[in-house]
Amino acid sequence: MGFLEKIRQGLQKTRDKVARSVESLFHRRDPGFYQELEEILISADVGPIVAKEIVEDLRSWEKATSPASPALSLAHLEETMSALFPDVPPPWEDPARPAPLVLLMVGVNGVGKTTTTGKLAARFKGEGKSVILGAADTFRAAAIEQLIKWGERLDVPVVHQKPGADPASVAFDTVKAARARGLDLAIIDTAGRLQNKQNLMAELKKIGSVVSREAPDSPVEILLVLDATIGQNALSQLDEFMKIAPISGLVLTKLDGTSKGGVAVALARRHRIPVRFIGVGEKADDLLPFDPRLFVRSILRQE
Ligand SMILES: Nc1nc2c(ncn2[C@@H]2O[C@H](COP(=O)(O)OP(=O)(O)O)[C@@H](O)[C@H]2O)c(=O)[nH]1
Ligand SMILES: [Mg+2]
Repeated sequence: MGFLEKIRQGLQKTRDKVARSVESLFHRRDPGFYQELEEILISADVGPIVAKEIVEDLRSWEKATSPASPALSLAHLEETMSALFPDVPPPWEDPARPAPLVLLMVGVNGVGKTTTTGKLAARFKGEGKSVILGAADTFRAAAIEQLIKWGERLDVPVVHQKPGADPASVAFDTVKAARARGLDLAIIDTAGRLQNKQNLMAELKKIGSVVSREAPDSPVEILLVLDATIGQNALSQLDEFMKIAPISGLVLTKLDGTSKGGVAVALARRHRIPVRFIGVGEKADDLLPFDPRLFVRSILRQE
């Protein structure tokens, strides 16, 4: 299956809700047009504030330019929505970046951190990069086991210690091993107990300082994993995590299981943090690099 096909299939539930209604709305062009457009966007969890912003932009653009066809208006809408995603190239695409690049996976329990860690290992390995994983969610034995299984399946080394071990110590070992072996990437899975914010903050801080001590040249990319099925509630998780750690990228998972895919727009707009990947299933290849244009086009158009 091609990349585009995979995106469309992964976003099918959101597409069902949005694409058909949007296209017919643009061609009907009835008096309630702007109101209806706003409602469609809200129904896909773009959120009321961002939906209004998008529709107001379209309204003033149409007023100023009097577009000759619905296709031009739709293209403008696509443009506006794509532009809401910040354009920051990912560090792993920069060949001059010092190795190892350290990715710290954060997010609450159950959002898909460990799965995404495994999927990322598969993706980078597939690109010919060398990867090591760190099982720094030492809170649950099952989480360590889960990551070890991914490592075995992908033939990627996994650094782990006993359940209950200091997560920063696991992170340290992981980065140390990555440096010693000259690997490209160290991806560290963490626990996400948001109930105890002070502890979590201290834990992530400690991991961060241990990593920068061991690998001073290695930039640490903190990827917040968010579950798309909770829709607008993902915004408050993002807000909370922003207070805890300097989040530099987002991963939106479980888009295959929800029609709330529009939340990606709201999330990116909120703090101008780039969405890096989307999860569209449970398998190793069900993680796609995020492309704002393709994403927006897929949810707005039936094609
Ligand atoms: N359908 C679907 N399920 C996913 C996706 N990502 C993760 N999951 C599932 O979500 C559940 C929790 O994932 P896990 O990685 O253990 O979450 P963690 O607690 O954040 O580490 C597992 O059953 C995963 O298979 C996705 O993109 N789509
Ligand atoms: Mg986990």
